[in-house]
Amino acid sequence: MNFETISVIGLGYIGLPTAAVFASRKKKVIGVDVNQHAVDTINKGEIHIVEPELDIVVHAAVTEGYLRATTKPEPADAFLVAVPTPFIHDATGGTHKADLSYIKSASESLASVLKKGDLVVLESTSPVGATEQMAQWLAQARPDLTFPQTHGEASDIRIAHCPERVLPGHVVRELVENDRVIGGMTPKCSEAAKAVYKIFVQGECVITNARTAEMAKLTENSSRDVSIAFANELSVICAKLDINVWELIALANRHPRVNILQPGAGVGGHCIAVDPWFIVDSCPEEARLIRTAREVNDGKPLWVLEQVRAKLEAYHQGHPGATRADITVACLGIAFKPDIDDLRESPALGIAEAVAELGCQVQVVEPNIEALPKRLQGGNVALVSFDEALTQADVICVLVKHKPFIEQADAVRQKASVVDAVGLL
Ligand code: SAJ
Repeated sequence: MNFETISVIGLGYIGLPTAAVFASRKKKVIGVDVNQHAVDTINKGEIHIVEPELDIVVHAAVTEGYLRATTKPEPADAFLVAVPTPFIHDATGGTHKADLSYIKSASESLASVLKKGDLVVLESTSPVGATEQMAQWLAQARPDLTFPQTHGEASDIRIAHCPERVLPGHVVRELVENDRVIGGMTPKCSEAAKAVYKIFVQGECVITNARTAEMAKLTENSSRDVSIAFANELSVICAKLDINVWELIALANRHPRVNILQPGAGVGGHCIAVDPWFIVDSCPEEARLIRTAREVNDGKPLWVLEQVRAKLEAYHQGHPGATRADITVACLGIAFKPDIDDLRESPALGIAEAVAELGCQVQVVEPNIEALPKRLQGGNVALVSFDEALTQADVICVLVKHKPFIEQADAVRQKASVVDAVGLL
Protein backbone atom coordinates (compact mmCIF):
# COMPACT_ATOMS: atom_id res chain seq x y z
CA MET A 1 0.00 0.00 0.00
CA ASN A 2 1.59 3.19 -1.17
CA PHE A 3 0.05 6.46 -0.09
CA GLU A 4 2.16 9.20 -1.60
CA THR A 5 -0.63 11.75 -2.15
CA ILE A 6 -3.18 12.33 0.55
CA SER A 7 -6.21 14.57 0.24
CA VAL A 8 -8.00 16.03 3.25
CA ILE A 9 -11.52 17.29 2.56
CA GLY A 10 -12.57 19.99 5.05
CA LEU A 11 -9.79 22.23 6.41
CA GLY A 12 -11.24 23.16 9.80
CA TYR A 13 -10.19 22.45 13.37
CA ILE A 14 -9.43 18.79 12.57
CA GLY A 15 -8.77 18.68 8.82
CA LEU A 16 -6.15 21.43 8.70
CA PRO A 17 -3.95 20.06 11.51
CA THR A 18 -4.28 16.56 10.03
CA ALA A 19 -3.26 17.80 6.56
CA ALA A 20 -0.33 19.72 8.01
CA VAL A 21 0.93 16.79 10.07
CA PHE A 22 0.87 14.46 7.01
CA ALA A 23 2.78 17.17 5.11
CA SER A 24 5.31 17.39 7.94
CA ARG A 25 6.05 13.70 7.21
CA LYS A 26 6.91 14.72 3.64
CA LYS A 27 3.72 13.42 2.00
CA LYS A 28 2.15 15.42 -0.82
CA VAL A 29 -1.06 16.75 0.71
CA ILE A 30 -3.96 18.34 -1.14
CA GLY A 31 -6.32 20.14 1.23
CA VAL A 32 -9.81 20.82 -0.08
CA ASP A 33 -12.32 23.29 1.34
CA VAL A 34 -15.35 25.08 -0.08
CA ASN A 35 -14.30 28.24 1.77
CA GLN A 36 -12.17 30.29 -0.64
CA HIS A 37 -10.92 32.52 2.18
CA ALA A 38 -9.62 29.48 4.11
CA VAL A 39 -7.94 28.13 0.95
CA ASP A 40 -6.25 31.47 0.19
CA THR A 41 -5.10 31.89 3.79
CA ILE A 42 -3.57 28.40 3.92
CA ASN A 43 -1.82 28.85 0.56
CA LYS A 44 -0.13 31.93 2.04
CA GLY A 45 1.19 29.67 4.81
CA GLU A 46 -1.20 31.17 7.35
CA ILE A 47 -4.14 29.77 9.32
CA HIS A 48 -7.79 30.85 9.65
CA ILE A 49 -8.42 29.17 13.02
CA VAL A 50 -6.79 29.46 16.43
CA GLU A 51 -4.86 26.45 17.72
CA PRO A 52 -1.50 26.54 19.50
CA GLU A 53 1.51 25.54 17.33
CA LEU A 54 -0.66 24.99 14.24
CA ASP A 55 0.59 28.17 12.55
CA ILE A 56 4.19 26.93 12.65
CA VAL A 57 3.34 23.47 11.25
CA VAL A 58 1.14 24.89 8.45
CA HIS A 59 3.68 27.56 7.54
CA ALA A 60 6.45 24.95 7.21
CA ALA A 61 4.22 22.54 5.26
CA VAL A 62 3.20 25.19 2.72
CA THR A 63 6.58 26.86 2.28
CA GLU A 64 8.34 23.49 1.85
CA GLY A 65 5.81 22.66 -0.86
CA TYR A 66 4.15 19.61 0.73
CA LEU A 67 0.73 21.17 1.48
CA ARG A 68 -1.47 22.97 -1.01
CA ALA A 69 -5.13 23.97 -0.62
CA THR A 70 -7.80 24.13 -3.31
CA THR A 71 -11.58 24.36 -3.57
CA LYS A 72 -11.95 21.35 -5.92
CA PRO A 73 -10.86 17.75 -5.23
CA GLU A 74 -7.90 16.41 -7.21
CA PRO A 75 -6.76 12.79 -7.63
CA ALA A 76 -5.00 11.28 -4.59
CA ASP A 77 -4.28 7.83 -3.10
CA ALA A 78 -6.25 8.43 0.11
CA PHE A 79 -9.07 10.84 0.93
CA LEU A 80 -9.83 11.84 4.52
CA VAL A 81 -13.21 13.49 5.03
CA ALA A 82 -13.22 15.90 8.00
CA VAL A 83 -16.31 18.04 7.46
CA PRO A 84 -18.81 19.21 10.12
CA THR A 85 -21.72 17.04 11.28
CA PRO A 86 -23.93 19.44 13.21
CA PHE A 87 -27.39 18.50 14.40
CA ILE A 88 -30.73 19.71 13.16
CA HIS A 89 -33.36 20.57 15.77
CA ASP A 90 -36.68 18.97 15.03
CA ALA A 91 -39.19 21.67 15.89
CA THR A 92 -41.98 19.16 16.62
CA GLY A 93 -40.50 16.41 18.77
CA GLY A 94 -37.47 18.08 20.32
CA THR A 95 -35.16 15.44 18.84
CA HIS A 96 -31.77 16.31 17.42
CA LYS A 97 -30.89 14.66 14.10
CA ALA A 98 -27.41 14.58 12.63
CA ASP A 99 -27.03 16.69 9.52
CA LEU A 100 -25.05 14.56 7.05
CA SER A 101 -25.36 17.02 4.17
CA TYR A 102 -21.70 18.10 4.41
CA ILE A 103 -20.58 14.45 4.18
CA LYS A 104 -22.92 13.96 1.21
CA SER A 105 -21.57 16.91 -0.74
CA ALA A 106 -17.95 16.03 0.13
CA SER A 107 -18.58 12.44 -1.11
CA GLU A 108 -20.19 13.62 -4.32
CA SER A 109 -17.40 16.02 -5.07
CA LEU A 110 -14.49 13.64 -4.31
CA ALA A 111 -16.22 10.78 -6.19
CA SER A 112 -15.38 12.46 -9.51
CA VAL A 113 -11.61 11.96 -8.97
CA LEU A 114 -11.69 8.46 -7.39
CA LYS A 115 -9.70 5.68 -9.08
CA LYS A 116 -9.24 1.96 -8.48
CA GLY A 117 -7.16 1.28 -5.33
CA ASP A 118 -8.07 4.52 -3.51
CA LEU A 119 -8.98 4.69 0.16
CA VAL A 120 -11.71 6.97 1.59
CA VAL A 121 -11.79 7.55 5.36
CA LEU A 122 -14.57 9.36 7.19
CA GLU A 123 -13.13 11.26 10.17
CA SER A 124 -16.14 13.42 11.02
CA THR A 125 -17.94 12.43 14.21
CA SER A 126 -21.01 10.67 12.88
CA PRO A 127 -24.06 8.67 13.90
CA VAL A 128 -23.82 4.88 13.55
CA GLY A 129 -24.29 3.94 9.88
CA ALA A 130 -22.84 7.15 8.38
CA THR A 131 -19.77 5.41 6.90
CA GLU A 132 -22.03 2.88 5.11
CA GLN A 133 -24.14 5.82 3.93
CA MET A 134 -21.04 7.59 2.60
CA ALA A 135 -20.07 4.40 0.75
CA GLN A 136 -23.51 4.36 -0.87
CA TRP A 137 -23.25 7.97 -2.01
CA LEU A 138 -19.82 7.23 -3.51
CA ALA A 139 -21.15 4.12 -5.28
CA GLN A 140 -24.11 6.02 -6.70
CA ALA A 141 -21.76 8.67 -8.10
CA ARG A 142 -19.29 6.11 -9.55
CA PRO A 143 -21.12 3.06 -10.96
CA ASP A 144 -17.92 2.20 -12.89
CA LEU A 145 -16.05 1.36 -9.64
CA THR A 146 -16.79 -1.35 -7.05
CA PHE A 147 -17.24 -0.70 -3.30
CA PRO A 148 -16.99 -2.84 -0.14
CA GLN A 149 -20.77 -2.95 0.52
CA THR A 150 -21.24 -4.96 -2.70
CA HIS A 151 -17.83 -6.49 -3.45
CA GLY A 152 -16.29 -6.96 0.02
CA GLU A 153 -12.53 -7.54 0.00
CA ALA A 154 -12.46 -7.55 -3.82
CA SER A 155 -13.71 -3.95 -4.10
CA ASP A 156 -11.85 -1.27 -6.09
CA ILE A 157 -12.27 1.28 -3.30
CA ARG A 158 -11.48 0.83 0.42
CA ILE A 159 -13.64 2.63 2.97
CA ALA A 160 -13.18 3.15 6.72
CA HIS A 161 -14.15 5.33 9.66
CA CYS A 162 -11.44 6.78 11.90
CA PRO A 163 -12.90 9.32 14.30
CA GLU A 164 -10.83 12.27 15.43
CA ARG A 165 -10.48 12.51 19.22
CA VAL A 166 -8.09 15.40 19.85
CA LEU A 167 -8.65 18.03 22.52
CA PRO A 168 -8.95 21.62 21.25
CA GLY A 169 -5.92 23.52 22.52
CA HIS A 170 -3.70 20.39 22.34
CA VAL A 171 -4.51 19.24 18.79
CA VAL A 172 -1.01 19.16 17.30
CA ARG A 173 0.38 16.99 20.12
CA GLU A 174 -2.68 14.76 20.57
CA LEU A 175 -2.97 14.05 16.82
CA VAL A 176 0.42 12.37 16.96
CA GLU A 177 0.29 10.81 20.43
CA ASN A 178 -3.31 9.59 20.85
CA ASP A 179 -4.39 6.06 19.96
CA ARG A 180 -6.74 5.84 16.96
CA VAL A 181 -9.77 3.61 16.50
CA ILE A 182 -9.96 2.40 12.90
CA GLY A 183 -13.15 0.82 11.62
CA GLY A 184 -12.92 -0.51 8.09
CA MET A 185 -15.92 -1.79 6.15
CA THR A 186 -13.77 -4.93 5.62
CA PRO A 187 -10.47 -6.07 7.20
CA LYS A 188 -8.54 -4.92 4.10
CA CYS A 189 -10.15 -1.47 4.40
CA SER A 190 -8.96 -1.33 8.03
CA GLU A 191 -5.43 -2.35 7.07
CA ALA A 192 -5.27 0.32 4.37
CA ALA A 193 -6.50 3.03 6.77
CA LYS A 194 -4.06 1.89 9.44
CA ALA A 195 -1.17 2.17 6.96
CA VAL A 196 -2.17 5.79 6.27
CA TYR A 197 -2.48 6.82 9.93
CA LYS A 198 0.77 5.09 10.86
CA ILE A 199 2.50 7.72 8.70
CA PHE A 200 2.30 10.09 11.68
CA VAL A 201 0.42 8.47 14.59
CA GLN A 202 2.72 7.35 17.40
CA GLY A 203 -0.19 5.97 19.45
CA GLU A 204 -1.70 2.57 18.74
CA CYS A 205 -4.07 2.17 15.76
CA VAL A 206 -6.69 -0.29 17.00
CA ILE A 207 -8.83 -2.05 14.42
CA THR A 208 -12.58 -2.69 14.62
CA ASN A 209 -15.53 -2.37 12.22
CA ALA A 210 -17.01 0.91 10.99
CA ARG A 211 -20.16 0.88 13.15
CA THR A 212 -18.20 0.17 16.34
CA ALA A 213 -15.71 2.93 15.51
CA GLU A 214 -18.60 5.38 15.02
CA MET A 215 -20.15 4.36 18.32
CA ALA A 216 -16.78 4.46 20.13
CA LYS A 217 -16.40 8.16 19.37
CA LEU A 218 -19.95 8.97 20.44
CA THR A 219 -19.44 6.91 23.59
CA GLU A 220 -16.27 8.78 24.57
CA ASN A 221 -17.97 12.16 24.43
CA SER A 222 -21.20 10.87 26.03
CA SER A 223 -19.20 9.38 28.87
CA ARG A 224 -17.65 12.78 29.56
CA ASP A 225 -21.03 14.49 29.23
CA VAL A 226 -22.64 12.12 31.74
CA SER A 227 -19.73 12.63 34.17
CA ILE A 228 -19.96 16.43 33.90
CA ALA A 229 -23.74 16.23 34.34
CA PHE A 230 -23.20 14.36 37.61
CA ALA A 231 -20.91 17.17 38.82
CA ASN A 232 -23.35 19.84 37.65
CA GLU A 233 -26.27 18.11 39.36
CA LEU A 234 -24.24 17.89 42.58
CA SER A 235 -23.53 21.65 42.38
CA VAL A 236 -27.26 22.44 42.28
CA ILE A 237 -28.01 20.00 45.12
CA CYS A 238 -25.15 21.39 47.26
CA ALA A 239 -26.31 24.99 46.76
CA LYS A 240 -29.68 23.99 48.16
CA LEU A 241 -28.12 22.11 51.10
CA ASP A 242 -25.57 24.87 51.84
CA ILE A 243 -22.54 22.72 51.09
CA ASN A 244 -19.44 23.82 49.14
CA VAL A 245 -19.57 21.48 46.13
CA TRP A 246 -15.88 21.86 45.28
CA GLU A 247 -14.82 20.89 48.78
CA LEU A 248 -17.29 18.00 48.63
CA ILE A 249 -15.94 16.71 45.31
CA ALA A 250 -12.33 17.01 46.49
CA LEU A 251 -13.23 14.95 49.55
CA ALA A 252 -15.13 12.29 47.58
CA ASN A 253 -12.28 12.05 45.05
CA ARG A 254 -9.96 10.93 47.86
CA HIS A 255 -11.72 7.57 47.55
CA PRO A 256 -9.47 5.40 45.36
CA ARG A 257 -12.28 4.49 42.93
CA VAL A 258 -14.10 7.84 42.72
CA ASN A 259 -13.18 10.50 40.16
CA ILE A 260 -15.86 13.18 39.88
CA LEU A 261 -15.34 15.95 37.31
CA GLN A 262 -15.85 19.67 37.96
CA PRO A 263 -19.15 21.59 37.82
CA GLY A 264 -19.18 24.65 35.61
CA ALA A 265 -21.38 27.13 33.76
CA GLY A 266 -22.58 24.33 31.43
CA VAL A 267 -21.13 22.20 28.66
CA GLY A 268 -20.00 24.07 25.56
CA GLY A 269 -18.03 23.46 22.39
CA HIS A 270 -19.17 21.69 19.29
CA CYS A 271 -18.53 18.09 20.38
CA ILE A 272 -19.64 17.04 23.85
CA ALA A 273 -22.87 19.05 23.69
CA VAL A 274 -23.70 17.58 20.26
CA ASP A 275 -22.49 13.98 19.91
CA PRO A 276 -24.63 12.36 22.65
CA TRP A 277 -27.72 13.46 20.70
CA PHE A 278 -26.65 11.14 17.85
CA ILE A 279 -27.01 8.19 20.23
CA VAL A 280 -30.32 9.50 21.60
CA ASP A 281 -31.65 9.95 18.07
CA SER A 282 -30.72 6.34 17.13
CA CYS A 283 -32.18 4.77 20.29
CA PRO A 284 -34.59 7.28 21.90
CA GLU A 285 -36.27 4.72 24.18
CA GLU A 286 -33.05 3.17 25.42
CA ALA A 287 -30.73 6.20 25.78
CA ARG A 288 -32.35 7.54 28.96
CA LEU A 289 -29.26 8.41 31.00
CA ILE A 290 -27.51 9.96 27.99
CA ARG A 291 -30.52 12.17 27.23
CA THR A 292 -30.93 13.23 30.85
CA ALA A 293 -27.25 14.16 31.10
CA ARG A 294 -27.67 16.42 28.06
CA GLU A 295 -30.69 18.04 29.65
CA VAL A 296 -28.92 18.54 33.00
CA ASN A 297 -25.92 20.17 31.30
CA ASP A 298 -28.07 22.31 29.01
CA GLY A 299 -30.02 23.48 32.07
CA LYS A 300 -26.94 24.59 34.01
CA PRO A 301 -26.51 28.06 32.41
CA LEU A 302 -30.15 28.85 33.30
CA TRP A 303 -29.44 27.90 36.91
CA VAL A 304 -26.35 30.16 36.96
CA LEU A 305 -28.48 32.95 35.56
CA GLU A 306 -30.94 32.44 38.43
CA GLN A 307 -28.05 32.94 40.87
CA VAL A 308 -27.19 36.22 39.12
CA ARG A 309 -30.83 37.35 39.31
CA ALA A 310 -30.82 36.66 43.06
CA LYS A 311 -27.74 38.90 43.46
CA LEU A 312 -29.48 41.64 41.45
CA GLU A 313 -32.54 41.41 43.71
CA ALA A 314 -30.29 41.66 46.77
CA TYR A 315 -28.66 44.75 45.24
CA HIS A 316 -32.06 46.37 44.64
CA GLN A 317 -33.01 45.74 48.26
CA GLY A 318 -29.84 47.45 49.48
CA HIS A 319 -30.21 50.34 46.99
CA PRO A 320 -33.88 51.38 46.78
CA GLY A 321 -34.56 53.43 43.66
CA ALA A 322 -31.69 51.86 41.68
CA THR A 323 -32.63 50.60 38.22
CA ARG A 324 -31.13 47.63 36.39
CA ALA A 325 -29.07 50.04 34.31
CA ASP A 326 -27.45 51.30 37.53
CA ILE A 327 -25.99 47.87 38.25
CA THR A 328 -22.66 46.82 36.75
CA VAL A 329 -22.15 43.08 36.39
CA ALA A 330 -18.70 41.70 35.52
CA CYS A 331 -18.57 38.40 33.63
CA LEU A 332 -15.17 36.76 34.08
CA GLY A 333 -14.67 34.58 30.99
CA ILE A 334 -16.90 33.99 27.98
CA ALA A 335 -14.95 31.20 26.18
CA PHE A 336 -16.41 27.68 26.15
CA LYS A 337 -13.67 26.38 28.45
CA PRO A 338 -10.51 27.61 30.20
CA ASP A 339 -7.53 29.13 28.39
CA ILE A 340 -8.81 29.12 24.82
CA ASP A 341 -10.34 31.84 22.66
CA ASP A 342 -13.08 29.59 21.22
CA LEU A 343 -16.54 31.07 21.85
CA ARG A 344 -18.50 28.47 19.88
CA GLU A 345 -21.50 27.08 21.79
CA SER A 346 -20.16 28.75 24.94
CA PRO A 347 -22.51 28.66 27.93
CA ALA A 348 -20.59 31.57 29.49
CA LEU A 349 -21.23 33.68 26.39
CA GLY A 350 -24.95 32.88 26.60
CA ILE A 351 -25.02 33.88 30.27
CA ALA A 352 -23.26 37.21 29.59
CA GLU A 353 -25.77 37.89 26.81
CA ALA A 354 -28.71 37.06 29.07
CA VAL A 355 -27.38 39.37 31.82
CA ALA A 356 -27.12 42.17 29.25
CA GLU A 357 -30.72 41.48 28.24
CA LEU A 358 -31.74 41.99 31.88
CA GLY A 359 -30.69 45.63 31.36
CA CYS A 360 -27.52 45.68 33.50
CA GLN A 361 -24.21 47.24 32.44
CA VAL A 362 -22.10 44.21 31.56
CA GLN A 363 -18.30 44.22 31.76
CA VAL A 364 -16.75 41.22 30.05
CA VAL A 365 -13.24 40.16 31.05
CA GLU A 366 -11.89 37.70 28.50
CA PRO A 367 -8.09 37.67 28.30
CA ASN A 368 -8.11 35.43 25.21
CA ILE A 369 -9.95 37.74 22.79
CA GLU A 370 -9.34 41.23 21.46
CA ALA A 371 -12.90 42.28 20.56
CA LEU A 372 -16.37 41.32 21.68
CA PRO A 373 -18.31 38.94 19.40
CA LYS A 374 -21.20 40.47 17.43
CA ARG A 375 -23.75 38.93 19.82
CA LEU A 376 -22.46 41.14 22.64
CA GLN A 377 -22.01 44.34 20.72
CA GLY A 378 -25.01 46.07 22.29
CA GLY A 379 -24.73 49.44 24.01
CA ASN A 380 -24.51 48.03 27.52
CA VAL A 381 -21.64 45.52 27.11
CA ALA A 382 -17.93 46.38 27.23
CA LEU A 383 -14.73 44.34 27.08
CA VAL A 384 -12.61 45.54 30.00
CA SER A 385 -9.50 44.58 31.94
CA PHE A 386 -9.67 42.44 35.06
CA ASP A 387 -8.67 45.41 37.28
CA GLU A 388 -11.30 47.69 35.75
CA ALA A 389 -14.04 45.12 36.34
CA LEU A 390 -12.93 44.45 39.90
CA THR A 391 -13.05 48.14 40.84
CA GLN A 392 -16.28 49.00 39.01
CA ALA A 393 -18.57 45.94 39.20
CA ASP A 394 -21.34 45.58 41.75
CA VAL A 395 -21.79 41.87 41.00
CA ILE A 396 -19.08 39.49 39.73
CA CYS A 397 -19.90 36.26 37.85
CA VAL A 398 -17.01 33.87 37.43
CA LEU A 399 -17.94 31.84 34.35
CA VAL A 400 -14.65 30.32 33.11
CA LYS A 401 -11.63 29.30 35.18
CA HIS A 402 -8.93 30.95 33.03
CA LYS A 403 -5.40 30.82 34.48
CA PRO A 404 -5.11 34.64 34.96
CA PHE A 405 -8.27 34.55 37.09
CA ILE A 406 -6.85 31.79 39.29
CA GLU A 407 -3.75 33.94 39.82
CA GLN A 408 -5.95 36.85 40.94
CA ALA A 409 -8.56 34.88 42.85
CA ASP A 410 -7.76 36.72 46.11
CA ALA A 411 -8.97 40.01 44.60
CA VAL A 412 -12.30 38.37 43.65
CA ARG A 413 -12.65 36.93 47.17
CA GLN A 414 -12.65 40.50 48.56
CA LYS A 415 -15.81 41.38 46.62
CA ALA A 416 -19.15 41.20 48.41
CA SER A 417 -21.38 39.94 45.62
CA VAL A 418 -19.96 37.03 43.61
CA VAL A 419 -21.57 34.18 41.65
CA ASP A 420 -18.84 31.56 41.27
CA ALA A 421 -19.94 28.98 38.67
CA VAL A 422 -16.54 27.29 38.38
CA GLY A 423 -15.06 27.06 41.89
CA LEU A 424 -12.52 29.87 41.58
CA LEU A 425 -12.84 30.99 45.20
N1 SAJ B 1 -16.32 20.83 31.39
C1 SAJ B 1 -16.87 20.95 32.66
N2 SAJ B 1 -16.33 20.24 33.69
C2 SAJ B 1 -15.26 19.41 33.51
C3 SAJ B 1 -14.72 19.25 32.21
C4 SAJ B 1 -15.27 19.99 31.16
O1 SAJ B 1 -17.83 21.70 32.87
O2 SAJ B 1 -14.82 18.80 34.50
C5 SAJ B 1 -16.91 21.59 30.26
C6 SAJ B 1 -15.91 22.57 29.61
O3 SAJ B 1 -15.84 23.79 30.30
C7 SAJ B 1 -16.53 22.70 28.22
C8 SAJ B 1 -17.12 21.31 27.96
O4 SAJ B 1 -17.23 20.68 29.23
O5 SAJ B 1 -17.56 23.65 28.22
C9 SAJ B 1 -16.31 20.43 27.03
O6 SAJ B 1 -14.92 20.58 27.28
P1 SAJ B 1 -13.90 19.35 27.26
O7 SAJ B 1 -12.55 19.87 27.57
O8 SAJ B 1 -14.41 18.27 28.13
O9 SAJ B 1 -13.98 18.76 25.79
P2 SAJ B 1 -13.87 19.38 24.29
O10 SAJ B 1 -15.25 19.62 23.78
O11 SAJ B 1 -12.91 20.49 24.20
O12 SAJ B 1 -13.21 18.11 23.52
C10 SAJ B 1 -13.86 16.84 23.59
C11 SAJ B 1 -12.80 15.78 23.97
N3 SAJ B 1 -13.47 14.54 24.31
C12 SAJ B 1 -13.23 13.89 25.49
O13 SAJ B 1 -12.46 14.33 26.33
C13 SAJ B 1 -13.93 12.59 25.70
C14 SAJ B 1 -11.84 15.58 22.81
O14 SAJ B 1 -10.93 14.52 23.08
C15 SAJ B 1 -12.62 15.26 21.51
O15 SAJ B 1 -11.77 15.06 20.40
C16 SAJ B 1 -13.51 16.46 21.24
O16 SAJ B 1 -14.46 16.57 22.33
C17 SAJ B 1 -14.23 16.22 19.91
O17 SAJ B 1 -13.79 16.79 18.89
O18 SAJ B 1 -15.16 15.41 19.85
